[in-house]
Amino acid sequence: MSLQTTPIANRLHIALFGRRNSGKSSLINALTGQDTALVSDIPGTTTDPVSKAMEIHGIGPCVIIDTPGFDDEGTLGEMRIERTLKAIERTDIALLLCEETNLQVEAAWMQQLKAKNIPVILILNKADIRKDISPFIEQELGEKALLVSAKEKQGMEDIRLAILEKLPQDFEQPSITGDLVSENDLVLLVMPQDIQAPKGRLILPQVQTMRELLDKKCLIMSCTTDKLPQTLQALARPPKLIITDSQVFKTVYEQKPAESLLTSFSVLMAGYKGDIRQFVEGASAIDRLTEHSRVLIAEACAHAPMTEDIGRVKIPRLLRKKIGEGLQIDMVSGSDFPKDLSGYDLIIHCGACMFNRKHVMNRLESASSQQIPMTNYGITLAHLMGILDKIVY
Ligand SMILES: Nc1nc2c(ncn2[C@@H]2O[C@H](COP(=O)(O)OP(=O)(O)OP(=O)(O)O)[C@@H](O)[C@H]2O)c(=O)[nH]1
Ligand SMILES: [Mg+2]
Repeated sequence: MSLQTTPIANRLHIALFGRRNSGKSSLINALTGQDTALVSDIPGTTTDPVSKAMEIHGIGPCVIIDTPGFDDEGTLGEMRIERTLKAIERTDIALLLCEETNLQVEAAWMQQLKAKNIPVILILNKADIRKDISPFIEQELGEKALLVSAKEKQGMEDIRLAILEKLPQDFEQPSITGDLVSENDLVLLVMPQDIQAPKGRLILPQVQTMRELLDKKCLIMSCTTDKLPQTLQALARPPKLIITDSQVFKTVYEQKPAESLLTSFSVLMAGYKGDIRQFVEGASAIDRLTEHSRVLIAEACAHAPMTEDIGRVKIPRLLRKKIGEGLQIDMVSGSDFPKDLSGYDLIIHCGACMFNRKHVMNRLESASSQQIPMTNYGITLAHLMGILDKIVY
């Protein structure tokens, strides 16, 4: 990822759904003006969701997701449909392509998308040759489709306007620091020295927080944990807010001036990416765990996560120390998140810096609808250290 671009997780996610051969890949190419996706007249050309980052005039940074056709067949076909279903979890707006007179599959998908509160834009691609099915769409799906042609690059502006019109109200990302601080407030960032970031870099939540504080015209000071006393001494007044890493909460809490509020990057990100109240509430389930309980730890990064030792080592160790060695802990990563959560007594999610808000909110919704408490790494660590009630969010 280039530092020049908006992180993927903060972009509006627009996904294309439709049968095989309906022209999804052609449309993504027409929309991006690039040959991003492979196009052919063989059904089932796209076998994996493909994301392409782009700017759309008036909308801003987006990600467009091409998906395998939802009418795929056979065992492999089912696996591909499964992938397409997973893409729904991160979709903010759906473009649903229709190209048949029989629209039962489309109707089922439309219903499924709407049930997840995803705005759906119906598209009759191939309008250059299949204008005739327009009345069937309106009749069977109850809405008019936009007539477009990826082949002739017609109707792209109509799609842009339709997206603008359906832009989710809550897409304006909530602020990371909310109303904790405002202009001229002094904010101290305390970074642990063993921070697991690539050499010469900071981790994304730190960069995003700093950027927001600068935009807010706050005064920012930062130091490593060992330099906290010297830093506080150097300041003419105590910081309004101290933001640190969950791993060193306790050390920082013990040294901080009484009037300084304390929070962590992961706690702030928990509110930015999900529902902080549900996470805090979920953490209380830790106290109800027994040796017979089952905990699911879910990590967003599928490969070599930076937080590896927090999710795979540190949290399991702390939990087993508190509850007992018998505690069963399962681990999933990437897009593997069980639909059926009923076997679990608690779900602990990572900070999800690689996921968009919609994705995290969908998982929270899935957990709450099955009445399974869900919390995240930062809140879990704060709870286990007994300082959850001493931090602000
Ligand atoms: N006439 C016409 N043909 C189109 C249009 N868009 C796509 N096609 C053709 O439809 C066929 C399928 O296009 P793709 O873009 O590969 O379709 P897809 O939905 O991605 O298909 P899968 O990846 O198999 O699910 C190709 O032969 C395209 O050239 C269009 O607007 N008009
Ligand atoms: Mg395709």
